[in-house]
Amino acid sequence: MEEDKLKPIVVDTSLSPYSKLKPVAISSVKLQDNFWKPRIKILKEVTLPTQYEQLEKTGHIFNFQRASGKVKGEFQGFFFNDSDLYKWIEAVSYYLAQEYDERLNSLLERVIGEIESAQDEDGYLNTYFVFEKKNQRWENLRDMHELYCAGHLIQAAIAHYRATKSSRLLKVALKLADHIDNVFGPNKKYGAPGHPEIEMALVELFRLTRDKKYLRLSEFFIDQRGHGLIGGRELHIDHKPFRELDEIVGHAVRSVYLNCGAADIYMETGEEALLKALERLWENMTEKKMYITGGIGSRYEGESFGENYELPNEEAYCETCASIANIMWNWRMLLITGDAKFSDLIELTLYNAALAGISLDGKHYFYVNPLESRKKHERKEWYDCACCPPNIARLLASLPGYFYSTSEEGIWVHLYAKSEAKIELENLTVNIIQETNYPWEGEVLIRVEPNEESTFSIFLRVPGWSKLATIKVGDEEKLVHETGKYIEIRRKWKQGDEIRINFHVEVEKIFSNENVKNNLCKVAIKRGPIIYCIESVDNPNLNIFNLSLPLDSELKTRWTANLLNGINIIEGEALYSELDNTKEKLYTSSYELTKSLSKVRFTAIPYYAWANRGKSDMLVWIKISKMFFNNLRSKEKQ
Ligand code: FUB
Ligand code: ZN
Repeated sequence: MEEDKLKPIVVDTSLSPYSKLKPVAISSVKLQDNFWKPRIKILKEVTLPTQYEQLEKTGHIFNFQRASGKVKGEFQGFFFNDSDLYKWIEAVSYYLAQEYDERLNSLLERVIGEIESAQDEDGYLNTYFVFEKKNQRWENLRDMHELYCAGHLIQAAIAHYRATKSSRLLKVALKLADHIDNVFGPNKKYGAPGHPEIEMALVELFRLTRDKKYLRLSEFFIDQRGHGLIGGRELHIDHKPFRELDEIVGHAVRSVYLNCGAADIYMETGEEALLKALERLWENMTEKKMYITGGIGSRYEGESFGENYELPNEEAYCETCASIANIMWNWRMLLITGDAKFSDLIELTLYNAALAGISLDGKHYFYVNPLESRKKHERKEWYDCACCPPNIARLLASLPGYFYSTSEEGIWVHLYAKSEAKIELENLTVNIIQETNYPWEGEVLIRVEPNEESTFSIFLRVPGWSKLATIKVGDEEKLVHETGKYIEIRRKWKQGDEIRINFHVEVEKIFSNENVKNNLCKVAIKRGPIIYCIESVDNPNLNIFNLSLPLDSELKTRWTANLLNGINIIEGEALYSELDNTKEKLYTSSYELTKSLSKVRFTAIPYYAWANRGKSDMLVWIKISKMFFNNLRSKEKQ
């Protein structure tokens, strides 16, 4: 581990032989926009400190003090609580990579001290399995999350080391990883974690240390699945060997974390069977099991994927952690392939399913993210099972690291936001400055500033949602018809060069595959990467479930600076039925229905911003009107 080469990177594929793309460090990209930058500020000022208070209050830190014998009492909370603290450490580390903060750093040092003291001589570390429970260690791999917690510790320690160059926590993680390597493996203990997570952590540990035993151990855990060692259930993705999987099933977070691990192994070994399985799972998920927001996991039961096309709206589970896992998996698929279908999905999930997981004030969280609500859902300050809050914190803290990659040919631009980046290519430093009001508007100006004139490529992601795009460099303008791709611009770049991009941001009406029963005869509204919803608070005199949208309704966008931290709202006209669904009879004639209808104006807001003004009704999928405006006989309402 050469310290001077350390960079804050989440997935360091710099030396991975089977990854097309190489990372750009979190610290190399400075966000200056009005969308993400204020959120990162809130992350530092509100989210990370209040999460620490919650971790204190709910006994997460106490558990470590108890394990080291400093305090007495009962273990607090869920048996996998250690992982929440580890995710918080990872989040703080990524934040420190963006900007040093003394207060956060001293909190980190303090908790790292507690973790160090709780570790056993032999390297074992899990605060649940201490004292009378010591003899149960590694006994129940299916349920008890010891390997899951270890994975989170390893990830936190790597992040901390890369961000701060302090190896304090890394020493603890290495000692635990070595202990696990002593316990598990061929001719040692066989088994797989019921909750995958450690697989990707071990590959990252290999990347950091170059010690192959961690990579082998990760492969070992993947190979163990599907042989009934942990019960053979779909829920744990143990029903088939990984390489034979063809349908995404089971607990959504577990399933997708497992895919992250398999993708990481592929990037190091190039084993085709792993990639083929990952491609099959991705196709199945995106074509049959994913919400329009990028959210995954339809069922409360087992927090799991459902059958193909089983995508209920009000009962959607869509755990915030599952959305984050989806981004993590797609990031790895993108690194492997350079295919924009993966970065398109990262963007979709980021702006919608994942971002809905945290409130605008930065201290309330959704665990489940429904696409429809009847005043039932509200973000909470914390959860007994607190996996989601620190997970969204670590995603947001590492966000600058998702904007760019490099390859032998040049620089890849994945995400757009006003920002400045300093990107190292071989023997060359290139500053990339983005001027844009993305995601609200589609114009992006990119200034390319190499430290010396040089030929290289810039690959621009042209999002699939943009029907058409124009890209202008100097006097040359290119019209891009086939979108959802990277467009390569190869030339000799010099200081002062600019790329002017125009993505086509328009309001779109989106329809669902007919097999999704819950969305039959319904339509959703999307603008650029943002999915919209109708919330009752913006439509005070209406029962939003009685709205129906004629397909010829014109939808207009209006920038509203003083609403929900500044958003584009979408306004339009819909039909409104005065029938009271709770009282009316079961069936209504078209005559009665038409008589009850009037034309009303409605407002839609970005889905990520819903439920920030108290409990409300909300829906993403709106009924399609059975009639068009020009058939309407009744009076206008507003
Ligand atoms: O089991 C640990 C975490 O808690 C999972 O990742 C979440 O889905 C929740 O069950
Ligand atoms: Zn969660």
